[in-house]
Amino acid sequence: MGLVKKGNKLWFFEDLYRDVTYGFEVSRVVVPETDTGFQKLMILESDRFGRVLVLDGIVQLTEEDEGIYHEWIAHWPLFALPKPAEHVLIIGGGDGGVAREVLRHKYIKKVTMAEIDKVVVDLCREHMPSISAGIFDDPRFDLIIGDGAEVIRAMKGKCDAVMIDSTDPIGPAKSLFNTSFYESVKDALKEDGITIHQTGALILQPFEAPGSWRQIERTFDDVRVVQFANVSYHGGPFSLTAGSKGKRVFRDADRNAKKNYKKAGIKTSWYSPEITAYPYPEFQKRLELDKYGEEIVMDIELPGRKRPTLNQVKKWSRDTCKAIKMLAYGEPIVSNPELGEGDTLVQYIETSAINYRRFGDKACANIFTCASLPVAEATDFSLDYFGAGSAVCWHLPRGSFAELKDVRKNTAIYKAALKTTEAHGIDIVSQKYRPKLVESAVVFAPDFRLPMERSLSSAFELIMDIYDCDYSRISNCDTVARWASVEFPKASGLAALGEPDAPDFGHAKKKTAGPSVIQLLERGSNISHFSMNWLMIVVNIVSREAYPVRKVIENAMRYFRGKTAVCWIVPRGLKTHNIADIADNTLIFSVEQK
Ligand code: AG3
Repeated sequence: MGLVKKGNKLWFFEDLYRDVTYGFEVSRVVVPETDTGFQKLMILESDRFGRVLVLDGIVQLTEEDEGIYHEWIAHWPLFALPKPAEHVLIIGGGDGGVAREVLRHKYIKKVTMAEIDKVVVDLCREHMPSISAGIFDDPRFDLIIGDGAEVIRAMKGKCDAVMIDSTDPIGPAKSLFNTSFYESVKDALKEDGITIHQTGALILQPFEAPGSWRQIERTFDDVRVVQFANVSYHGGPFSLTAGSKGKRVFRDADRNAKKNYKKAGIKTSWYSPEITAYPYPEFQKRLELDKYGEEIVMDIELPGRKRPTLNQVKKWSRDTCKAIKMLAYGEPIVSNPELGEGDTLVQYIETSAINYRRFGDKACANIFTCASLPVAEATDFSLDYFGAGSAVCWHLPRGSFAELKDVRKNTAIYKAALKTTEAHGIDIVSQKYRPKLVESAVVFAPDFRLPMERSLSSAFELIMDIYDCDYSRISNCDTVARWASVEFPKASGLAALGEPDAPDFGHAKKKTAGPSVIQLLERGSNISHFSMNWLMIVVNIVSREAYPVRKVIENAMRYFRGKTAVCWIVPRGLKTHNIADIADNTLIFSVEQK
């Protein structure tokens, strides 16, 4: 909306969200909207807020309350450091507010500010001089007009703190919100250094802080969320996400802050070490415990010569939803109404999908939720439903953003059986095994044999969690459908059956926002879910036919521009009962993009 006439008054309404906004009365347009070559800049004046800097329709600061943001982003990391900072790098921050606060620390020898947009610096200096408050005359201050993502590469190991005072991850700041940028920030830090980044309004921009949190968590040694609220950033709680190089930094941050603050004698209006103890602990805890999804994969031993019919399997899928307390989305999708040997049935559920196929006397089911999963209930229900004595189970954490060895540790392979004593409940009747950890080179070697090529099973499943994917590719139903129906069949040599089904029902939910896609295959199925929030995709491909696994993994990573993948190879439609042997043939490995 921007500037709007209301009667004989001029108002400004922020243009950040499609569906909510805030506004204020404007007493004077100080700098009318100017195209800087990077963004549109405007400086307004209001009786309530003083002068206001607006970039691309979004309020960046007001003279009245800028102190809140600038004090928190500058002092929180500086006081938390174990020893006084000497060199600070600011990325963005062209108005000078962050540099002003940093330069109040008397041990600081040098502040480098990399701002891409010279017009922001010049116009703020001219029209809002109180923000930069003379920093340009400070001999310790050094301004570089250039792209922060590039400037930072020349600063390896030089900085005690890197403060990223950017606009939102739309427009020119987009490149400051991805893992490769965070990697170069870590490289620029000295040991025990801290970075901090503005990561948006927690409620109104629900993907931003968690998204940066995930990336910083993976790149740095520790991560914290710092929260404050001001008036100009609409929507209540606002976040800064911080990363440390060194494991102890944040653990000691609270103690350091109190000590350093007292010693420094800097008077602050908004920052206080008394409220840094646990910055936003509940939000942090939620992120730590949160995982994207969880899956139980079962090869269920069907009794006698039982061959569940289509209707029976449909009912299984409906009732499974009830057992795991998930709503079904749409009707089940089947590859063949006969539902014969190896044919697939898939039922979307509100966060992902469950699916079924049968090989001989094994009913092979996958129950996957992008939420927590009541595993015992799911297993209990399926065994009971099919009247099965036992099942071989693979319990997998999905999208956990963890190290490969931790993902392996959290993957369990075991045999489950219905309790014989009571009507309900299951027992784990074998030892719990873990998948075999291998190098991707083992799986990619020309002499590698898939489980069914070694007569261990009728089919196999390739499961992939691919991280750090490209937002534009994974957020679009057409591009994911194209991958499943064109790219994947080309890479695998497997024949697609019918059209891909790529709904975006997950978009309604914050955590699972993103499309899903089912591509049935002549001899299997490819089911995947795409997370706009976590920039991650989860893929399950069941196939009776061998294909070049390397080509498929590399093709998917290339197409979605993923950086790392955790993959499992699981034998399906088991022909052996030896659980140790099954575990030994369930492989886990990671793949890095070259
Ligand atoms: N930079 C952060 C502005 C964030 C506005 N975004 C929002 N309200 N979601 C401000 C620059 C001040 N130096």
